[in-house]
Amino acid sequence: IKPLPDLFTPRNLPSPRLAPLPAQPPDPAPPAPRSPHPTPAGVGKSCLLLRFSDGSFTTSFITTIGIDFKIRTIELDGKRIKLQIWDTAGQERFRTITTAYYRGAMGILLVYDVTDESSFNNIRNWIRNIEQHASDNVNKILVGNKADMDESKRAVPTAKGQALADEYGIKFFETSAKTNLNVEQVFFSIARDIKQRLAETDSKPEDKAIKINKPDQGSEAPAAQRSACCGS
Ligand SMILES: Nc1nc2c(ncn2[C@@H]2O[C@H](COP(=O)(O)OP(=O)(O)O)[C@@H](O)[C@H]2O)c(=O)[nH]1
Ligand SMILES: [Mg+2]
Repeated sequence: IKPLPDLFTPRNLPSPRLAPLPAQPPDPAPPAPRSPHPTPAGVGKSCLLLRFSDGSFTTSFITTIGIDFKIRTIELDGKRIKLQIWDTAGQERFRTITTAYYRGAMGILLVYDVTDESSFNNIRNWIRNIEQHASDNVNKILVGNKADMDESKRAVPTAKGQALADEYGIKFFETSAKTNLNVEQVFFSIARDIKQRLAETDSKPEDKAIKINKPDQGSEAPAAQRSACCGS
């Protein structure tokens, strides 16, 4: 068994990155036992990711900082796009998602469980977290998972999920990792949104101006100053 090569530290990973964000309770902080559920089941992030990345070439590592990721290459408008999708590997349960996890994320899936109201209520907390740590224009999609479950178990009506997504101006899907409902749609949708955003940024006049000025800086400009979006 060899140690993981340095290549696979998050800093050096190729773009684009998609980071599915969980809706596991970021609370409670120790003295505030608000939830009646002692240990709520996961909302299904890892199952969604496994479903999406299964059957194609997949790499998965749990890094020393607790981030798991998978890679799937998809084709969008005739272009091959490599999606690198990060999972939280359980960190979210302790509200200790490292800032490295947000840094450089191009898209975030906010996942709750339609049978678990507390996971839905936590979405607002996670959005606040994203606002604090992720880049401003990161693409987000709201995902209500476990839509296959019996209606008698459902705690969050579809309309409520849609209303929250509308409030934040983001897309909304109900999914099932179990039956494969809307799984491809969610990942393709966010990939398309990101691709479109990057294309728009690329064609903005201000950016062109910056590019025109670039040669003056010579080739000594360190690679780190280049856009993380457009490199490689
Ligand atoms: N019925 C149903 N169960 C699911 C679905 N997705 C995940 N689960 C179950 O929910 C539990 C937690 O899933 P997991 O992917 O580990 O959640 P995570 O903690 O968010 O990564 C597991 O027992 C899964 O089998 C789904 O779409 N439908
Ligand atoms: Mg998981």
